[in-house]
This record gives sequence, structure tokens and C-alpha cells, in this order.
Amino acid sequence: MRQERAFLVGLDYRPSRRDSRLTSGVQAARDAASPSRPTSQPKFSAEESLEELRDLAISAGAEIVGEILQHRDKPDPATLIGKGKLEEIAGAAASSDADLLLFDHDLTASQQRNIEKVVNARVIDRTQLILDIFATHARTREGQLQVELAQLEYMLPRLAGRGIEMSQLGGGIGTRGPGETQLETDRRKINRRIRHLQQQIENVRRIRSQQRQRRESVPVATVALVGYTNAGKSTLFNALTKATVLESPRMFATLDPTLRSVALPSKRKILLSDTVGFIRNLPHTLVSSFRATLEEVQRAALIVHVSDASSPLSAEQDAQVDEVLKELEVANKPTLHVKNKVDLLPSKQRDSLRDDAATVHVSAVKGIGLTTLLDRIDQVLSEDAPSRVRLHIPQKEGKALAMLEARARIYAREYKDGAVELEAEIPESLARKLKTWLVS
Ligand SMILES: Nc1nc2c(ncn2[C@@H]2O[C@H](COP(=O)(O)OP(=O)(O)OP(=O)(O)O)[C@@H](O)[C@H]2O)c(=O)[nH]1
Ligand SMILES: [Mg+2]
Repeated sequence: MRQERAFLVGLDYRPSRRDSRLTSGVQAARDAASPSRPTSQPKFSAEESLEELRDLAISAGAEIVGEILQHRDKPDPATLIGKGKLEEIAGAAASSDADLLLFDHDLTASQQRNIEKVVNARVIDRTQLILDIFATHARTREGQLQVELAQLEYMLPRLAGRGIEMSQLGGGIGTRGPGETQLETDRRKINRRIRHLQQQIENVRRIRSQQRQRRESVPVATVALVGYTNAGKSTLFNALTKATVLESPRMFATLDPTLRSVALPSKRKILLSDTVGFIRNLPHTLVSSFRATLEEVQRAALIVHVSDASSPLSAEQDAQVDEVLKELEVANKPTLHVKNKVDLLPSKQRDSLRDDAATVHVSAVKGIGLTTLLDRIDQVLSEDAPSRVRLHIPQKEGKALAMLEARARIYAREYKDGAVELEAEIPESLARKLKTWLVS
């Protein structure tokens, strides 16, 4: 198939609250509670966002034939960008022979329909583009099931009154399913397929949790590499484990988690996990369907947050990753920050970098800083050594019990008078949090 020609449309206004991945009410309440707090989170500008869309489009295999950045106070409810602008864009897209119009913003079902009426190209929003990349990159059965489910759930509400046009679309970006199968567009079939996928995912999940239980009967700490897409997690993973997982300049190269054993300088063995990368405004449906693979992160004894120190967007990307970690409720786990790709920094800047207790500068490609990183991991794990304890926790203490489920190895459990008595092995940092319920 010939490379698809994409025309990009960016919008310059703050994304509406609806798009914020944190529950907006909670965030608003927080902002109101601390009015003096500066807007601490670095934000992507419209230009930077468009730049990211460009990378995403290329990762999906498109050729970029034009782009436009429109400034507006607020979105136009009918067409997002306004009727006049839309006609102008339709003309520009036609004269550059574009197959695809890519919006750097999510479109409602009716916006997408209204835009399609005016332009003679397929219209795709940022979420559909990301889903399409996931669809072509997913390799394991579970990953493929999850992507297809997310695609169908995103598509379903957008089908109203357009079945025929959609089914005439043919293949291409935005219509591809995992393994290059084409997505169904019949509502009834989609609903049946969704139910089927949900069942399959449940089955796969059960098998995986059995495997994990088996794995955990051997006491080895898991260390999870997390970070923005393209930060270099897989490259670092390979450098540390001598493995050969896919490293690629394309975004979302890794979708399926990989685990490998590594020996630390102290001879302690750990399991290192490489995970799916994060991105700003990751579609909700995807976050929940990928939760299963992110369980690895939730069970980890230590989180290693990898960032691309050479990217001008490093701070913004870090803030996004921190937010996802908060959502996964792992924000207060022991964490090490790895600033990767220091080889790309000007030598003057590189020389001024200093590691500290929580931060290590490395180059996964050149092998710089890797020994320090392994030492640091060793150190954190030995400070947070597990010990065997007895606990008495009232059943109403859901949060404490959840923390325990996530981080402890439980040997015995007994229910008595509305409380749980447990014998478990837990890391020092968790023991401190649960000290109220420790039985001496
Ligand atoms: N110069 C330089 N490039 C690096 C370094 N580490 C990774 N890269 C490059 O950055 C790109 C992305 O690397 P990956 O390891 O695939 O990134 P990732 O974080 O696994 O990305 P996803 O799986 O897509 O989330 C590749 O082209 C790597 O070669 C580094 O230390 N220096
Ligand atoms: Mg990767």
C-alpha cells in the first residue's frame, strides 16, 4: 500500500477540562484549595503538541504533506475549528492531495461527521491515531485483544448515522485492527465482538495471574522501567539485561511487558520489567485496558522513571508520567529518576550534571552511568529490605489492605470479628506505613 498522505490540524487554546485525564472536579478542588500555588505542571504548548502529533503520524506510517495551526479562544461546537477555517483547510488538504486529515484534538462524533462532509479525506483524531499505532504494534495476544477492545469502544458511539460511509472507507490509518485486520463497522457485530473480547481478556488475565503467583513463590524483587514513549526504556532494558527487545525511534514501539533477570553488584537478583510508554492525554479506554500490563508497575518494589534528558519537552513529559503514576497509585513507591540520552547534550551541559540520591544520568546507547545506576538500585532495595511480620487489620481499612495486596507476599490469612490476621513479608517502607496494625 502506498504511504498515506496526512495533513495535520493543530489548535491553539488550552484543552478543555474534559480532556484532562485526572478527574477534573478533583483537580479543580485542589487548585481552589491552594490558590497561591503556582501552576506547577509544565504544559505542552500548541506548537509542541503539534510536533508530537507529527511524530505520532510518522510512527503510524504516514507521510506529512501539510499542517496548519489555528488560534481560537474556544472550540466551535459543530466543527471544532469553525466553518470558514474548515473550508480553507479542506482546500489546502485537497491541493496537497491528502488522504487523511489528522486533528491534534479529540473530536466528538458529530464534529467528525460535520468535518467529513466538507473535506474530501478521512478525518482522524489524536486518540484514533494512537489506537492505530497500538493496533499495528501489539504483538502478544493480550495486547492485541486490549487494543481491539479499546478501538471498538472508541468507535461505537461514533457510528450513529454513518454506517455506510464508514464501511466504504477501506483500509488505512484509523481503520486498522491488530494484525492488520480491518475493523468491523456493524453496530450489532461490534457489540457482540466487544463481549467476546472482554471474556477473552478475562481468561488471559487469569492465566497471567497464575503465572505470577508461581513466579512470586521465588522471592525476587521486581524493578519496573517506566517513562514517556521514546525515552529509551527498551534501550536501557537491553543494555542492563543483554536482551534484545525492540528499540525504535517510532513511538509506542513497546506494548507488551517483558521481564528479565539481572544480577546487581551485591549479587542480589532482580527482575527488570520493560513496559508500555506513556503519553499525554492517553485515551481513557486505553488506560483501563492496559491496566493489566501496568500491574507489573504496581507490584514493583522499585520504580525507575526514565526520561529523555535531551528533549526540550523533558519537564513536560516528566510531569505527565508523574500524573499517570499517581493514577496507578504508585506515586509513593521508592522511585529512581534516570535521565537518559546524556550523550546528546552539549558537552558543557553534560559536564555540569550531578547525580544525587534520587537521580542518575545515563546514556543507554553509550553505556554511560549504567554501573552507577545498578549500584543505586542495589542500595534502594537493601534499604527497603523485606521482613516477615504479623498484622491485624480491620476489614474496613480498605486502603491498607489494598497496599498489602499490592506489595506483600502473604503467607497466612485469617478472618476474625471484622478483621484480618495476616502473616506476610513486606518491605521496610510499607511496614512504616502499616505500623498501626503491626502485631509485635
Ligand atoms: N542518543 C541516544 N539515543 C538513545 C538513547 N537511548 C535510547 N535512544 C534512542 O531513542 C529511541 C527510542 O528508544 P526506545 O528504547 O525504543 O524507547 P522506549 O522508551 O522503549 O519507547 P517506547 O517503547 O516506544 O515507549 C531509539 O531510537 C533509541 O536508539 C541514548 O542513551 N542516547
Ligand atoms: Mg520500548
